[in-house]
Amino acid sequence: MIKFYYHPSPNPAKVALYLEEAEIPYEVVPIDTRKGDQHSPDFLKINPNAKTPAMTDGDIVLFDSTAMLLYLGEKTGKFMPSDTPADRAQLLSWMMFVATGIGPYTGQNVHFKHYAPDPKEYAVNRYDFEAWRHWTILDARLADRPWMLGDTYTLLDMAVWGWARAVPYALGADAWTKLPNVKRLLDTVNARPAAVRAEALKGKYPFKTEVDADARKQMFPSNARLAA
Ligand SMILES: N[C@@H](CCC(=O)N[C@@H](CS)C(=O)NCC(=O)O)C(=O)O
Repeated sequence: MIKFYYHPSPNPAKVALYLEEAEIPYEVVPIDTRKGDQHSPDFLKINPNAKTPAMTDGDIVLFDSTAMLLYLGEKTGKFMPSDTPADRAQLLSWMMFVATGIGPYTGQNVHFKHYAPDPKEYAVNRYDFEAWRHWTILDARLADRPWMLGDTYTLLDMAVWGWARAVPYALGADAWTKLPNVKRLLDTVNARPAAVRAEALKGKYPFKTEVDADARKQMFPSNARLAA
């Protein structure tokens, strides 16, 4: 059975949604990143990058949410676009846009806005600008089609959903007024039973919620260089 190394944060959430949508049996291995589980030797054998999510499928080992979604899509054939070069090109282009743009800029915007010490005006301005730029491109993409690749709900929409949940925290409480099409996608996916099950996973394990000094030490190891 698939072992799914999970924390209730945006990148693992995408994969949890896929596993639920595709009705794939899996066992959750909770990785509490605020307690430092991502740095344990056992987990590093699965993901040397010390981040969630990761997965084993028998002898097969995978890390990175984008790799995991594509692996599962290819394995099951579910929630994939039609297998034409044109559709595959669009799938890969937008998957990489989410993986290298939406995720990192939104995540770093959260970091600089909510966790970084002052002075941080330059960093907040850069990451907020870039996060908004990426989400605005994505909103425009969704203006004239229900889903990212057209009429069919695919694993790409699940990748978007993982980060769309974090938009108000990252961009501000009024962000949805400027991103109505992303909000529509979020609401439509949230109403699906698989999304309700994926969201409920976090309540099943006692994950630490405080971002106290120890959590910062585990999640932001770069801070140690400032203290040295
Ligand atoms: N590119 C990776 C990024 C993984 C990532 O940044 N995961 C975050 C949760 S969304 C994490 O585990 N953070 C804990 C840490 O950085 O210590 C992916 O898509 O899976």
